[in-house]
Amino acid sequence: MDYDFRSIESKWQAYWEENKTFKAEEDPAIPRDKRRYVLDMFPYPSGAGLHVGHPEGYTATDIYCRFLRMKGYAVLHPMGFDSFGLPAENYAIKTGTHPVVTTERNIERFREQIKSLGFSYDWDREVSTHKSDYYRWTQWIFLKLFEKGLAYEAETPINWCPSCQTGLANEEVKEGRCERCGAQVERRNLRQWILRITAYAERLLQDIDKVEWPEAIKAMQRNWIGKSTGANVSFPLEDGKGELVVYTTRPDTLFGATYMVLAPEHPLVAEITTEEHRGAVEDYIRQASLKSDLERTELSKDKTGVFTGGYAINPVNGKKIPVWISDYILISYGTGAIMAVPAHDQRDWEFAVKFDLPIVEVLQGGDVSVEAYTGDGLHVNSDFLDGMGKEEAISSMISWLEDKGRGEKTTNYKLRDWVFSRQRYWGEPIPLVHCEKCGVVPVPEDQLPLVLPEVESYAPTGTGESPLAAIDSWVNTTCPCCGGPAKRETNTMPQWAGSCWYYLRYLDPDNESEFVGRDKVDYWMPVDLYVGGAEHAVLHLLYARFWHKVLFDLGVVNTDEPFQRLVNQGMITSFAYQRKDKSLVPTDEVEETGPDTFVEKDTGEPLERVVAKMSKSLKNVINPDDIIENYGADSMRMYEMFMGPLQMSKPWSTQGLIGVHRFLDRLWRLMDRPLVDDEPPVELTRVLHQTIAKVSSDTDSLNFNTAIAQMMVFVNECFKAEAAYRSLMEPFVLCLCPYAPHMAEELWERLGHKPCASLQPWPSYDPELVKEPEITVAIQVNGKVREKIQVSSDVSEDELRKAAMEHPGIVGRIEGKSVVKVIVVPGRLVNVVVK
Ligand code: ANZ
Ligand code: ZN
Repeated sequence: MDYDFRSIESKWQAYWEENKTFKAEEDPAIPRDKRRYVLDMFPYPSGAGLHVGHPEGYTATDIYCRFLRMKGYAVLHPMGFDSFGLPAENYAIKTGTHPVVTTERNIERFREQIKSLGFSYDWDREVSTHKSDYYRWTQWIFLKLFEKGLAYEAETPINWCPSCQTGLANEEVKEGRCERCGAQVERRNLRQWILRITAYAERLLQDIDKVEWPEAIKAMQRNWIGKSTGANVSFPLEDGKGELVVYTTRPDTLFGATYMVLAPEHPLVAEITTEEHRGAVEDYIRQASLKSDLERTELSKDKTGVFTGGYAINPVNGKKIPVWISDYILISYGTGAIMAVPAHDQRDWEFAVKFDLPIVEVLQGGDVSVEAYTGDGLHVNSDFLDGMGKEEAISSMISWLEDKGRGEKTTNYKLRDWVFSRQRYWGEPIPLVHCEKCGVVPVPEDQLPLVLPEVESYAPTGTGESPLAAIDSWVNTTCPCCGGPAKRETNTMPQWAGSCWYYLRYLDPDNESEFVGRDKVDYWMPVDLYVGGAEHAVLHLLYARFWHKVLFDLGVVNTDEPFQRLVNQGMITSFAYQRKDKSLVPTDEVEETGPDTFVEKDTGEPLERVVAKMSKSLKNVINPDDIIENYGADSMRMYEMFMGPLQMSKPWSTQGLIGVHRFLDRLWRLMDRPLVDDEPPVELTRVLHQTIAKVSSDTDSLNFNTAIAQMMVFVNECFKAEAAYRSLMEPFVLCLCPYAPHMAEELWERLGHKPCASLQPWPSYDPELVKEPEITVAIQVNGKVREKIQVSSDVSEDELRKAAMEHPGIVGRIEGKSVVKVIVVPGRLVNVVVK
């Protein structure tokens, strides 16, 4: 019988679906430590369908969940769709199709594709963030944020993508460009809804220590939050114009402050600037306003600035120092003003050199005529700090400042509040109403969901208002507070809103009275394992932590962190072929002329094989549908897990996939042999027990590739025997079940069992059989057997030599003689030759 994976796979997928084999239920009899919540990052249902990267993480969690269930755990493993977002809306603009139509069509396709891989999701819990019975609760959480003062309206300069025609959060700007479309981001003053994530900065930072996440992601979050400690120092302005407060991490360098710099937007600029300098200052401000923060800080190597004509007094030594403005000072950080210490800060040093400002060394160790010295050393030219090191001087100076009422210890964070409104259509409407009499009024909870209305045109207006603003009948409403005429908020929420809490809705997807029942939360939360790509390090993963903490403070969830353990799957890359000049050749124009040698078909030019991202233009995109159709879901699943460690990036190789497919085919043919109930040879029994042991521990630690390698060893060993032994194949099929569940179910049935293998207990092994058997090795001295020792049959030559030389009987015999050589015949004997 051939391995007919198509009919086998559809048969078992139908069986699991009909029988709801993987339904998760809250059984109070199952103790807390026997429950697991295993979560995948749900996909955005793009028009392109599933990518080979999706099944990588999904297969990993599926194997793990199936393993846990067989080990007797209650497992929650849901799937859904992150279905609000720009691509559907852009497609609607192009074609006039309502985004709900394309989105739901894409969801259908994604669901089918995901199901065709045989994942053990509890599909009764599926959620889609664009459905009103879901976003009703996203809106509800927004209202809670609003009530707690964590959502506020402000007109601030924000990142504006001219191509997407919407505002963006800082997290959505990558190297000055829109994360989504790559357009250069501009600054724009817009009325916005903003979430006060900064109120949680310290907890978001501290609690990173509580979770088991990859260090790289933890570091990225810490850096993004960017906690810095130092002091605010107040400098009196000349002529009694008040005072200028700066933030510095180095108050110890105060004696070296030779000038000050304000951000061009600083509110005191107009007042400090003298008439003589006003023209130049205003010109400079105008130019700076056109630049993005990135251009102002990282990119600009050449420092620019102008003198305001004003002076301040350095509070430690009474010296008069000039006040400048420059765009390398950001208004949004610290106090928007600095004291410049050119001897010990490189940016200040460059500025001072360019504008010929004094450089005063206050800390020894470098040569400040060449560059700023930022290391530690002993203070000089610093009065009461002289002779102190950096840390001591910092605290002395802070005490001095606090004593004199000239400053105080201060903490700053790089994290900015989250610009939360989007001027786009395909998102959750923000449930607020603007009333002339009452101001901003929340839509009452019992009126949620506030449904996204139909519009004629999805195109952004470009005026900074969403397309919703054009629907008068929707915009005009009555104030829930006074009943008078009012207008609805027309901005929508960003893509990230729905994914901030979806893992909670899975717990209780049909609840109509609460966003999630507390009993469900208590049963399952927190998420024990979360698997997905690393690209969400500071977006989704930071936003979700923030919302979760707010919900925790509201008392509606039981933990202050949502995701206890996080694993990032590596990227599945592809091979690409490169000419000498490093340009890449589309895969269909490449010919393989020998092992690992490639030429360009047309020209015969030799090509080098390199690893690259899959891309349409290189024609190296692998479509999961084709793979499943031609080799089966089990082959696809096993191959993606066999490619290498889950966390590593690895190139796709269809040859490798075929290898895995052959392995499954071989197993199938093994099971075609006469099935016997005889006692199998002891060596095979050992291999079985070693396999169960290895697959158990490797699956538990997510080392799927090495588990599969061991299963291959098992099948190869069994293939050498004439028959298939029932006592070997039954437990092995159960070991295989999490990995290649369709084949395992089919084989289980062929072994004479009723379905289904997926619900069988995980096979156990005998530790005695896992150990290699002991053998007897003779130890000779000059060819005469003197001792015998028992060692494991897989003992290495070195270990054997050592064991022989340390044997007391041998030590006694060779004492005082010199060892000429030691001959080791592995598994048999050791001969010590002495003189
Ligand atoms: C004097 C000084 C001397 C500084 C020295 C550094 C070294 P972090 O660590 O990132 O928090 N700074 C303060 N506000 C700024 C702003 N709005 N725009 C640009 N730069 C600003 O950096 C804090 C340091 O960055 C502060 O300490 C200040 O320069 C500068 F040897 O003050 B420092
Ligand atoms: Zn009102």
